[in-house]
Amino acid sequence: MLDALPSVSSDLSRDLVVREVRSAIVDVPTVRKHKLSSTSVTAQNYALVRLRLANGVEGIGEAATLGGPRWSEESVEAMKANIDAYLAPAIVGQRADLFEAAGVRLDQAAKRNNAAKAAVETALFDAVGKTLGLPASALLGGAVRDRIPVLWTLASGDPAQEVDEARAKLDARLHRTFKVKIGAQAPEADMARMRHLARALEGQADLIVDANQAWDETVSMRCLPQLAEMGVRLVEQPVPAWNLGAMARLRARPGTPPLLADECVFDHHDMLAVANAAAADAISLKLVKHAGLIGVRKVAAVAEAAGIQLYGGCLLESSVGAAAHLQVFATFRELEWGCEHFGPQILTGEYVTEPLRFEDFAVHLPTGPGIGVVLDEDKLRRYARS
Ligand code: MUC
Ligand code: MG
Repeated sequence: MLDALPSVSSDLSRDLVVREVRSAIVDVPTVRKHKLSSTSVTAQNYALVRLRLANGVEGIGEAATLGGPRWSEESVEAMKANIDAYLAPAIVGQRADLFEAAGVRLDQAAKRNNAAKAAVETALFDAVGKTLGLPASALLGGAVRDRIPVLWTLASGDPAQEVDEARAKLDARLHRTFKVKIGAQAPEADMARMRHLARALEGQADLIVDANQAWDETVSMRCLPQLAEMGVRLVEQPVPAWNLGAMARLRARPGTPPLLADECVFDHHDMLAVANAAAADAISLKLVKHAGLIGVRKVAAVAEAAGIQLYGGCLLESSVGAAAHLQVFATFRELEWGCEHFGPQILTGEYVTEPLRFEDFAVHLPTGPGIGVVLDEDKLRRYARS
């Protein structure tokens, strides 16, 4: 399948050969504890890929985790090991611009490992974009927007603190939609917390919630109509990822707010299953789930074909991972729910020269080539795990 690849000018084809792939683990503390149903984090961990082409250009990519291998099965330690031992050797010596061919090689080298593959594929797009002087969005269809509305997540678990935090974000014109992480405590306690937030922020902000699979169908039947009555606009992954049947049955009940699929969709086959089961109103798109920028587009295409709306998901990436997401989100004709790439704002520091710009309730697409951000070596040294 891969033996008749097209050629470009001999200079360019020499330039675009991948010479070296290195990986590192980066740990950046967060400004506060971020508590979700399965874990709580005080630092974000990233697998960083640095890929050098024959022309000397470096491309970068990042994969995030939430509290180790708890949100999904990959940890940064496993990602680094599998990148070094299996994924890097599969693409060194190959042309970086042949993204689909690289995807085939990565899939032959390792099953799943979607987050690790996403970091590697991002670095390919970054290196090729930086070589050609084009943003990665141009290699993905071209941007149709230069900024994306961005929400903030409330996840301290303390309702009074959460109201203060939301008001500060509103006053600074940074965020006016808030996603509340629920499921770490009893459903009744979360309902009381949500009532408090809905009352305090009424008329000023939109609320959505993410249960990260914490409830079962019975609890969901009881709580979803209450959330709808409070004005909650979207409920993300209320039940376990395997339970598409429950998602579909809940969705069919009067009084259920729109449902957002997250952990139940990793690849485009999963997306098709959700569409066939009529199990969601919207899909949260993430590089770590869909194995890269091309994977994000594939999942989005299946969703679009089924009339399922798009939501720009995150895993609290730094400006590196967030910029990569923005490059592909900017190419969708419709991105009905905006995005949640507030990650750069919850970190105590960053490791790029110019972090992403947040202004007027939107995050702005960086204008540089590739993914649009560049590593700051000094800052990277501060956060890199030795
Ligand atoms: C998730 O499950 O959506 C995204 C934002 C946030 O607070 O948690 C993540 C992961
Ligand atoms: Mg989620």
